[in-house]
Amino acid sequence: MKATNLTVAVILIVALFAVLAYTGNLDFSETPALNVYKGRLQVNLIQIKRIDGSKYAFVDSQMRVIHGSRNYNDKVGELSSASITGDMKAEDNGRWWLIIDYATNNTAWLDAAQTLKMPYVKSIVGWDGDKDGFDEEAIELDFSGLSPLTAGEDKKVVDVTLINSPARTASITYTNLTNSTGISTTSYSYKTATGYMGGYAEGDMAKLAKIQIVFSNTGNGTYPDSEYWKLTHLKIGGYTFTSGDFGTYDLSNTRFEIKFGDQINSQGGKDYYYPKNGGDLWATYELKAYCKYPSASKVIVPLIKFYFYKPDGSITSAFIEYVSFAS
Ligand SMILES: [Ca+2]
Repeated sequence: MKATNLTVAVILIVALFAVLAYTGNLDFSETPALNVYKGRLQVNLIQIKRIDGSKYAFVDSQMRVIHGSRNYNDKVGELSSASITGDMKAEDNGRWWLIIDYATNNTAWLDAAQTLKMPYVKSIVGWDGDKDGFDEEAIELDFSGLSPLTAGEDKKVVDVTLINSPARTASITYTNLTNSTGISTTSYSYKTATGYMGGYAEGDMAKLAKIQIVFSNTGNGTYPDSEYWKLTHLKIGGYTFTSGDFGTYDLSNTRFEIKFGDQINSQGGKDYYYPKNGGDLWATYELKAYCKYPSASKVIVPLIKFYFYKPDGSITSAFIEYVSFAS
């Protein structure tokens, strides 16, 4: 090829790539990389309980392994037993996805944060693979770094470990430790009420779905709308939710509300894991407000309502704590 033709060819190729990149058709991240594993592969699935490492599996839940195409029907197979064997194709780019569809009678949560620390687990996302309107757990498994099959070796065998915990969805209790008194009628000050969450067994996990702080007419009316009681924050366990997180006071329902996730898929829930020897005070709460009351002998009693996800995506009824702020 002459130099001039070569120059023209280079310009055309660069232009083509520029157009493809601009239209979004060229996804460099999905281009199979060199030297990623391909070939026969057996995956052993191990499900253990976080608290003690004993076997603890999802009840009746569907577990499907699909290829890197992320097409729900492009499956390696169903994990009806503890292992699955298939062919890692070049276009898989070293990745398979484990899709878990929880049965309604399942009693375990996947502990995503802990499972992400396990070998081969690359990411975990909610994904509605079967298009039924509810997300499955989609676990990206990265086998790209496996060494090539050697002569006489017919497959690679790997262990994938999921860390699970019993789902706590009932008998959650709250105990009040301190309330607030002495709220001034002349100047604002910060006031708190505290307590703790209980009713758990060691190793239980719960997923918070929403919190409401509801004001009734108990005492002397709904002060938040009249600017005498201003929410500062609610701390619970390791989480802090500020007034900004709660957003605008809902006047018609006389409450503040914060939601975690979309209320039909549990992936957006806030995890609470009760550790070994956690004690009563492992998940204390603190409700803090900036207060000034219009006259003496006033008290308002916020109800803190906690709602939790169940493994099937439904939400528990409220677990309620009453606290008081008095002048
Ligand atoms: Ca689904």
